[in-house]
Amino acid sequence: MRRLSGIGAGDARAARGWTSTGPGGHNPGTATGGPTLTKIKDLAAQVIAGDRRGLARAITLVESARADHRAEAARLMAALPRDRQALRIGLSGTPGVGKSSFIEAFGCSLTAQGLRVAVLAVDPSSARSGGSILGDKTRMERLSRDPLAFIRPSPSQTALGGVARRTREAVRLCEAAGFDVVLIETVGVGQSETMVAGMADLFVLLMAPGGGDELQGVKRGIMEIADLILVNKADGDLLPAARRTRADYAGALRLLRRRPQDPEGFPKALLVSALEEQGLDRAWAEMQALAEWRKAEGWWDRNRATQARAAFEAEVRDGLLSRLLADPALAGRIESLGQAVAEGRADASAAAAEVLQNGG
Ligand SMILES: Nc1nc2c(ncn2[C@@H]2O[C@H](COP(=O)(O)OP(=O)(O)OP(=O)(O)O)[C@@H](O)[C@H]2O)c(=O)[nH]1
Ligand SMILES: [Mg+2]
Repeated sequence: MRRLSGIGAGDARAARGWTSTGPGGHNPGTATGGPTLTKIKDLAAQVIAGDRRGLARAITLVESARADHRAEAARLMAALPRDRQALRIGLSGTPGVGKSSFIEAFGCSLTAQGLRVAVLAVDPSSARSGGSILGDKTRMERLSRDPLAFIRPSPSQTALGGVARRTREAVRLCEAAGFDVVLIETVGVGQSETMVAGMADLFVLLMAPGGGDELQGVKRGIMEIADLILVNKADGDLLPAARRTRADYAGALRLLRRRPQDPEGFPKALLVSALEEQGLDRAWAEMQALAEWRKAEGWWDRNRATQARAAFEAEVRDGLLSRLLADPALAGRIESLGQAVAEGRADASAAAAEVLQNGG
């Protein structure tokens, strides 16, 4: 029943190997003699066939910032079928809340049902310590060895815009490779949550049990994009605190404005324990129920359409800006105008109009 040839942990290692080659990245085409149109077609065919090495190489290609790689990546993306859809689940939570442990337990519970699960990590802050990466190797050990799973660690990165594009493309690649579920993990700091929510069908927020006043610390904006709040570590001594925390979040969610993308009862707050593998089936059932409802109501397709359009517009905007900045004289002018605007010596709109007149 599986189409993916299993490589498991070796694959993740290969992926790390590729991404550790530095900012320019490694040219996935050079190993066998120069990138050509046929090579990209072959790579697309490998991805579509569910070949894990092909998928890892394709993701490496889309992660590269080099202009020639970008051109190849665009051809690759254009060659992918558009009829395969995975359930894209965004997952966020503060450091130490148990994201890796949850993904391991939840991912394994899905693969146990025969589902293919891809895990992509997004870390625009570059705040990820060597420790967490080591932690992931042990915390996702079972899943990384699972032939039905594919885990891609986050590359080291700089700008959020570039991260968004790469992640979006990696998600599409996993989808084209036939994965049923794509989990997009991000650490709960900065704008990355909004970015991930903007490319997911569902957004899950992982929380830790707290003493009661931690609700204040949760940014309202994050609550507003969550479809499911999972209070993790609902086990042992932490269980009573987890129950209280869940009730607090459930209360807070009820106070939020009703969203058109929700059936009755959503967003929900549930208890889980990644450690004891509790509450995972319930969480999955709720995710499926929500996804089904959204499909039936037409919201799923509308959301994907909106997301695709926003991605297109962001690409055009980013592309225009990098085209302008590629001209050193204009880049210098943009910098000095930016300075003038910051210091109140020039008006923002007028300065932008000047740049666009000269560069456009
Ligand atoms: N009791 C209990 N501990 C847990 C549970 N899930 C995770 N932990 C522990 O919480 C700590 C952090 O877990 P991780 O899975 O590494 O958390 P994370 O969110 O991935 O952390 P970062 O990658 O650093 O952002 C570890 O010591 C885990 O063993 C749980 O369900 N119950
Ligand atoms: Mg982690």
